[in-house]
Amino acid sequence: MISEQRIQELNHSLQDDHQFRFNFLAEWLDRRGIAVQEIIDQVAAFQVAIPSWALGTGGTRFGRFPAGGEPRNLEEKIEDIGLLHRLNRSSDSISLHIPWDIPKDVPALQQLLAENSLTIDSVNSNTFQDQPDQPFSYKFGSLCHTDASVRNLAIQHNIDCINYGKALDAKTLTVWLADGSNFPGQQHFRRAYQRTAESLASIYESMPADWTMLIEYKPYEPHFYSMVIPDWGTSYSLCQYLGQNAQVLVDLGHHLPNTNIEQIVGRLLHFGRLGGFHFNGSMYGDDDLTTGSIKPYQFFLIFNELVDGMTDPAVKNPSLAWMIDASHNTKDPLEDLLQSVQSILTTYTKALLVNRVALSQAQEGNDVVVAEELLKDAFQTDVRPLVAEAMRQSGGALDPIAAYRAAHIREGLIQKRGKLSIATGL
Ligand code: LRH
Ligand code: MN
Repeated sequence: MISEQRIQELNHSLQDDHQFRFNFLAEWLDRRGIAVQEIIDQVAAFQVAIPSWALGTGGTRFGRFPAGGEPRNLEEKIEDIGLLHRLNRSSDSISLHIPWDIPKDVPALQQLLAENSLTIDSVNSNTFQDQPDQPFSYKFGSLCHTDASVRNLAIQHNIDCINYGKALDAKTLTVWLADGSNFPGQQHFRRAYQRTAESLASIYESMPADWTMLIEYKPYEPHFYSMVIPDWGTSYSLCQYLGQNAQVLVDLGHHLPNTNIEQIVGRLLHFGRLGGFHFNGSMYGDDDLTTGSIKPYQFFLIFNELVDGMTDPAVKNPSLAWMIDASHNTKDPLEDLLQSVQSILTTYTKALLVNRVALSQAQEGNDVVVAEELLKDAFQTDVRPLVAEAMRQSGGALDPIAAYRAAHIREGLIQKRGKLSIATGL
């Protein structure tokens, strides 16, 4: 794959330009009283979980164009994520999806995870597909189903996911339900909600006390008239119904056009029920594109709300789960994930640069222009040298994507795994 030494060699060839750009930025920030090394330490500590279901080429109903060299099992997926983490030192955990990634040889997996400095951050259940030997179908729903046998099957699946997670020291169950309807009259909205709430309560009761349940909402797809959990309010109400260890998961692609996502983030922080994110980019729907690739300013405004809440002692919100959820139809999956992590860290860094004292003064004084200019100033600051320095100080690559290309990683994977190897996932 790529050695530490190779990464240092590649860094050496980039060092002069990096030092020039970094010194300029650091001096500029220092003149403004910003503690540069503190920012670098915060960026270096920011770790993003990589989805086990997004290491192959994704597709749509219209087609799928495999990249070659895709991981054929969980072990090879751990190797690929280990490579990403070696390059950017910012991807130290994996989100698992069950049954796509059922852990078989747990001791061997724990060994492989340790060798790659990785952990499992969460397990995702899947009651949106029927498995070959399944006694009942999820066609008309899972936790909301009118038939208790189907609900119990889905409840048991989630409990199985918790047990797989416990074996690998995970502490989070992510529940996204495809449950919904395609036509008016098809589903009784209130009964479907109540059955879902009671089913989730059965799962919640079997969760260890130190576990978290993340409830992910989505306005449409695969159903196109209604979803049982379509929006943050429904997810929030279910979290209140279940208990303190249930929080709302915000997938950036799960919002109708022109939704003010940053306000939703601010609201959930205020309620102390923001559990985490599925980061991705989208133009229209759940496009699962590269994070920050389509609406970088909105992504910045989301991180501005996050940093504002995370630095306000009045906000009592649990630590957040930072996860990517993407699908790669035309990019090399590993390059796409490297780009997403770069975009997440760059946007987080810009949000750390916002002068929050001056912003509060402008907001309290209703100085609209100064308030906006303070945000735009941070957003328009090129912080890439600072992110690169954080990765360098953590033993990673100054430019992970250039290093990935220079080391011909994809070619090596195709040689080892073949052009037609297909990864489980979306
Ligand atoms: C649903 C979703 C959910 C996952 C799936 C892979 O659209 O965002 O988080 O289970 O994608
Ligand atoms: Mn998601």
